[in-house]
Amino acid sequence: TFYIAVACAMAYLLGSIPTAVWFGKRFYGVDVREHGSGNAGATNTFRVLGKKAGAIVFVIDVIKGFASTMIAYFLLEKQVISSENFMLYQLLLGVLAVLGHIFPVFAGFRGGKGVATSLGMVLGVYPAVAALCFGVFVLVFGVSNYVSLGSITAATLFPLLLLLPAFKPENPLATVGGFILGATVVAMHHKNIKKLIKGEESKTFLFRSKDK
Ligand code: NKO
Repeated sequence: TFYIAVACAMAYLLGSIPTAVWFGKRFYGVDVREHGSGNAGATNTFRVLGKKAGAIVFVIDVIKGFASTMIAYFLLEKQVISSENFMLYQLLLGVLAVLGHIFPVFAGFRGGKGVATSLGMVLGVYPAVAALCFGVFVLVFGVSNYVSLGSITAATLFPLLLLLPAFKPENPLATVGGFILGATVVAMHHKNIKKLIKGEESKTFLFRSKDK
């Protein structure tokens, strides 16, 4: 129906807000995509513009994913979806926000890797799963100092958690969606994976000067 189409468009447009690009250009006069890893994400913003900028971009990118899943409440209220389908629509809207983040219409379709926005989306749909993924991210990043390795591990873990009885979604389509999301985030890291294998990936230190 009309409302579902509007909701989907809103989720994509919300995800499309290129936080890292706009924030860097507006406050630092820098397009972060021309520096560091070239990625329009929180990590590269941190790398290029510093702690404060990275943290702000991270928070806003998480909110984009979270807020997009909340649009499902509007559909529920308008009675265009039933409560049985609620979670599935949350997932659909969240994935659209992640796609918007990766392929932003407002930044020449060159966006980020979808990590922070996925985290926000998972927070909206499965908060406990989000907490576990985030915990594993912190652990892997803390030990390795590679943000990308933490992201890849968490994104791989996410769909596997949905196979556990504790988190198994009612609708198997949701599990399939989880695998597609996880695979997309991992695939967005193909350059990082190559560098990790070669030992050339840049390390990120939260409490020390800068990169490397
Ligand atoms: O510039 O290529 P780069 O080194 O910037 O960046 C690699 C990095 C890109 O991602 C980001 C976002 C950083 C967010 C850090 C905290 C995220 C913790 C998220 C774990 C949960 C993920 C769930 C995924 C479900 C599919 O990787």
